[in-house]
Amino acid sequence: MTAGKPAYYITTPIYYVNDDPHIGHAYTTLACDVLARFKRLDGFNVRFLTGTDEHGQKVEKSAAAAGVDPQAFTDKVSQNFRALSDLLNFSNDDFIRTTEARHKEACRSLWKKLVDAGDIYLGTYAGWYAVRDEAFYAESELEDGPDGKKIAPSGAECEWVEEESYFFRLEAWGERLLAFYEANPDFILPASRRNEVISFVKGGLKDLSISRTTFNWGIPVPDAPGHIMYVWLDALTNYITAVGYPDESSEDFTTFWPADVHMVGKDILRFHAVYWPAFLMAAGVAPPKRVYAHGWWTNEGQKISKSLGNVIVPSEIVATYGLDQVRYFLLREVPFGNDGDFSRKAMVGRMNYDLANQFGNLAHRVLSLIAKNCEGKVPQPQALQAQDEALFEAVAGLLDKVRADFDRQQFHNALTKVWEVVSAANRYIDQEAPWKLKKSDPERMATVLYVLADTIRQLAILTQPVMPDATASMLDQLSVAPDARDFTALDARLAAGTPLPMSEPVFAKFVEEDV
Ligand code: ME8
Repeated sequence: MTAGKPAYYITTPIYYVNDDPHIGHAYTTLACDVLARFKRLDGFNVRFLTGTDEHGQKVEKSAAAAGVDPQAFTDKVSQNFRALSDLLNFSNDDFIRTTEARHKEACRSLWKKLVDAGDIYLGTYAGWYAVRDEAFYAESELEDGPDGKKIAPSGAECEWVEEESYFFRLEAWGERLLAFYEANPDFILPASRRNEVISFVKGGLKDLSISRTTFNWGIPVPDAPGHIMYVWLDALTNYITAVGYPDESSEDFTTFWPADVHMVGKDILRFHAVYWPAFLMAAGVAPPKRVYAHGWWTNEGQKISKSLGNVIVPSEIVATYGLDQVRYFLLREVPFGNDGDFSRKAMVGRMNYDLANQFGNLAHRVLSLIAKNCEGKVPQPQALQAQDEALFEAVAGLLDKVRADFDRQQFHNALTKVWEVVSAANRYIDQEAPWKLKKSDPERMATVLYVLADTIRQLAILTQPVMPDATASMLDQLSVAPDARDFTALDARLAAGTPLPMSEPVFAKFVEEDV
């Protein structure tokens, strides 16, 4: 089925297993899921990867705190992230764990390539390290915290580290990175983030410590006893492991690499947009095509943190509001790339107005009228009038617009445009008032209901990536065959006379007493 299809490879960050999955993880993977589903419907051979980042000091410490050895610890907690895919209906094709043999082999190979290229040397690291971020910081970046502690810009506490370490010659890659950004203006999106990265690189890069000797939980550096690979070098490599690296001539690798999009939160952009392309170029591997950095969620205006006790748990919001409602809200409410706030009021507003009132109610009204007045069959349309053609044209124009938005990860814009047509369809039904035509002009009634039913079919096809369950139900209610739901089917039309099942509302309304 994949022969001749263009390839599309999209990845999420791999998540640290020490944390329980929360809305932030759900958000990043959701954005990838929606894009993966869109591309599949649009005829691409998609590879969608997610997984867990299981090595390093932070995970080692969490395992020790739990009183279990790190392998047993990660075996257990990485399941929480697999479970997130089931809960949120994510369609990832693969789930990678950095403790897998395929990954260790890829990391060792990449390391050796960097050594052969002359980009790694042995030295001593003396400086600050934040275990929470698994990141090195320059003294100038830090602030003084209580008790003489040094605090990173992320808020993480730093410790002084002094040990023998291998270094990657990052400094030497500054100019080449700048040339790469220049030649690939869409490599980092959104544009504001791109500017930040460029000024960071222009400020001068320092060689990067890429091995540690003071803990064990990680991938040993080849031929260097006592050295463990820096967890970020290990973690970033997951993106190529999953497509067959080090076998660069494998079918997977030649098909899917370079990746089309690495989706990340703004907190980890530097690793993806500076270190990662430098490692890859040094190893003679093409950098990914794009790194998209999205914003962060707050909860009712407050920063989300365990200590504040305001973590948003995906299973709880799904239980409260419904899965597709949550999926829609997260991508519609906030311009993708900006920070966003999860508020109950906004969530209920979107769910009740956009989904239940506007889209759900439209479908239910039309299908109920057809059930009642057209013998429960797709009505037979007569000649179309200008307003019928106008609605069909509006919906037919959506795919190109929505595709352009998806290609730049502007999910909110795509949804806004779809909802303009949902609104147009609502205006049309109110103006044409098909319920009044039953006696006066049944043929016109049939035409109006036909135009609406087919418009709903197209709207449902287009919104499948965001709301797979609700739209599947809508398309079932329109008797659309499962193989007639991809974007090539948009131009087809419902066949008059097709029997339709009983209509049921697909979007429940949230009523306050429900809680
Ligand atoms: O950084 N709002 O893993 P991590 C939005 N293992 N997104 C959020 C968020 C919030 N409040 N909180 C977290 C790591 N995220 C590394 C990645 S990749 C080679 C290695 C999301 O478990 C966001 O995508 O700390 C962020 O980048 C990611 O979770 C960090 O996950």
